[in-house]
Amino acid sequence: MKLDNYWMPFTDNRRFKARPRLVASAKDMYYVTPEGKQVLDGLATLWCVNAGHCRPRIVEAIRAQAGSLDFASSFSLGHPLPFRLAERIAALAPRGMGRVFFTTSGSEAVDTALKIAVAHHRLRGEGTRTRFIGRERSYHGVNIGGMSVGGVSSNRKAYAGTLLTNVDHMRHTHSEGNAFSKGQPAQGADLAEELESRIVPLHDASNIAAVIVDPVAASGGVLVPPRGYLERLREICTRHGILLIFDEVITGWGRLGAPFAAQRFGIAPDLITFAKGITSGAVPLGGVIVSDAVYEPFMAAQGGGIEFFHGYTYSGHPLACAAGIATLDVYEEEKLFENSRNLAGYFEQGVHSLKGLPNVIDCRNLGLIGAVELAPRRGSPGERGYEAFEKCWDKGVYARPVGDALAFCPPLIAEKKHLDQLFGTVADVLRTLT
Ligand code: PXG
Repeated sequence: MKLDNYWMPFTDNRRFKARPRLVASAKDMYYVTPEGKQVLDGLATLWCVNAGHCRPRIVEAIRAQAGSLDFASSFSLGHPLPFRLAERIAALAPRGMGRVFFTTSGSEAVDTALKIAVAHHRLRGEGTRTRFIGRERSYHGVNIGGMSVGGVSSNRKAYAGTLLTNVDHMRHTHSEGNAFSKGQPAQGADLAEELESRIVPLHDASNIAAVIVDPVAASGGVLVPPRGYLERLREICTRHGILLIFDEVITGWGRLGAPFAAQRFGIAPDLITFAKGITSGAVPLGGVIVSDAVYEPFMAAQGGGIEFFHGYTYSGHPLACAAGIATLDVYEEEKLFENSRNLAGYFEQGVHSLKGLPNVIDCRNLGLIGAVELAPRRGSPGERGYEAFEKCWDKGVYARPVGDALAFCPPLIAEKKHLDQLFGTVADVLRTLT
């Protein structure tokens, strides 16, 4: 097989093609390589395979749907599946968040949420609210809006001239003083005050549409919000009429033991973006859950006509919706959100069992998301993390390098024995890594 033609996303193509790592199939918690080796999926692949791989119910739903209605548009035409899925999602969403707009990916969900926020304010006669507030080290996908509000510098550097200019960033919540915190760190809630003390006065609230954060910044390095921080953000946004968007592309669908992080933290955002786990990764699907209050001005607009000039050809795609409904069935029948909640303590022990091993400078966790951070090698940041990833793979465990951290995010069907394998292997690798 020639490897030249496929330009791989977010990959060191030259390094990969010199030493490819391929998978041939997958089942439940494991990949199988072309050589027949089993590899434990310690990251739900890309933080998405929450129900595990190739679950029969999901596979069958996709198969049946492809044979009966392969595609139908949602543009002034309809088919039952997105309505049914939206109803199911609304039932899981925080109270008062009953409207669902579908996209194909998390990046599209983020850009959609930003547009909903601006359009909402305009419909209410507050058309000056056009600015967005993001946060350093938060990841909101790769489209222009999401990249602009995002705070991962490597993803922004090459596109500096194309970034939106109506965006400010709050500081990230990571601090060395919080190293080895179990769950939410104690220090740092005051970082939210920056919104109140610096950013709002700088621009005036009447010009700010929305604040967007990922409740746990996952691909930015697994940064767990300090206790009280998200609550403060909510209070400040409410006081100034600014919409709060939770980007739950990773934290949604049981990852933190509740359907959404919003419920886990007991905070009501105005919009929630989702993707990934809604189909357990089996078919691309994303979307935005919108509060009834944000939705209402769209339906109250005078004059009739299209209320929101936005949508994707594949918004509400039948295969994606069929996969989504089946995935929610699996979550419900197998009580996977509960399993996530019940397993979180054991997972925490596993993450923190890595403390004290060579080069380990931090262990972090919340729900079934965790990371071990390694000291960077002098002059080559990221290299030690990448090598740890490669060595884990060779030993049959997949965990993802994020700089010099290794991130963990197992499917919610995980059992203790899988976590033992995950953290046992990582520990073995860290003991031998220079
Ligand atoms: N928001 C968040 C919080 C995400 O994690 C997106 C938006 C964008 O979703 P799509 O479906 O457009 O990729 C994500 C995606 C990594 C990694 O390195 C993480 C993501 C994507 C690619 C790589 O961990 N998360």
